[in-house]
Amino acid sequence: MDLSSNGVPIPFTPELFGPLRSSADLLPPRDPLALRERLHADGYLFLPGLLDRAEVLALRGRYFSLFPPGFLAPGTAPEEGVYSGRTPKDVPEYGVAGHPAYEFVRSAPFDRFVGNPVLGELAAHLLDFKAEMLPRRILRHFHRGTRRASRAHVDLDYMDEGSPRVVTMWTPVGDCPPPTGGLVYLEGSHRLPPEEYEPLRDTTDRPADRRQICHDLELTARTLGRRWLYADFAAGDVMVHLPRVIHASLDTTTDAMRLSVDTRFVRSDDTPDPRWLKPWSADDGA
Ligand SMILES: O=C(O)CCC(=O)C(=O)O
Repeated sequence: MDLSSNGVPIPFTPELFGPLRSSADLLPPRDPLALRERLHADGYLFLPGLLDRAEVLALRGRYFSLFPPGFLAPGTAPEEGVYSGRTPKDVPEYGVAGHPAYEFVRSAPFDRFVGNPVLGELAAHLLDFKAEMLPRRILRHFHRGTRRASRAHVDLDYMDEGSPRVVTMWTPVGDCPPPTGGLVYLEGSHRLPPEEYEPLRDTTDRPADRRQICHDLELTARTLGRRWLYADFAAGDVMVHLPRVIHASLDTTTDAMRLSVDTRFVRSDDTPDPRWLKPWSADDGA
């Protein structure tokens, strides 16, 4: 498997990669304490098949059907989300007003999808309190050829003006094995003191932004002596993670595009970071 992140290759070896632990044994959530313990032990919960696959694929189809002709490969259905290799000129810059992703995160079908009570109830179990979803919910869409992905980071560096008691849910909207741009988690990294990864921030392809840790995933793994944990995500799976776990994503190199949603929950009695209280737009700077 040829993998890279932001154009920097990373060899798919047992030294650098390992499997995410599935928490399917804890579903449906009957024992909130066991779920919380697993989340805090691993820094994440991998919940295969938590959502209805057909519903997830229907959302995928709705989103990709918003693009003009020529964007999807001829003879394919929007639900498949297969890139033609060409983005029509009239598609605005990703995620800003006028782009389908901008409209989509403000639409009723998207609201219904992220408002699924299964997710809200899970968040309440994990926070051990009534949970509220933050209104800034991000739709991430990558296609092959861009060599763009999420750099290694912790969520807390993007939400440090509010309560750190946050849980993030990452939902692939379609099948998402590593070459489609899967998310990867640095093993046990929620326990690392930030000083340990601070020096990595000097190796970056975005020197003006100190929030991300590093764009070079091999260097990150070797420096911190940990593997990247991955899975062959399928539509219906959900990842949950803590705000201090280091994670990143891989470049999309398949014809099938990478589409995902991330949502964040806080306890209803906590004060959230104010930058997360309005709908997401790719140019909102948050
Ligand atoms: O989808 C991605 O590439 C990044 C997602 C992420 O960082 C998150 O959900 O916290």
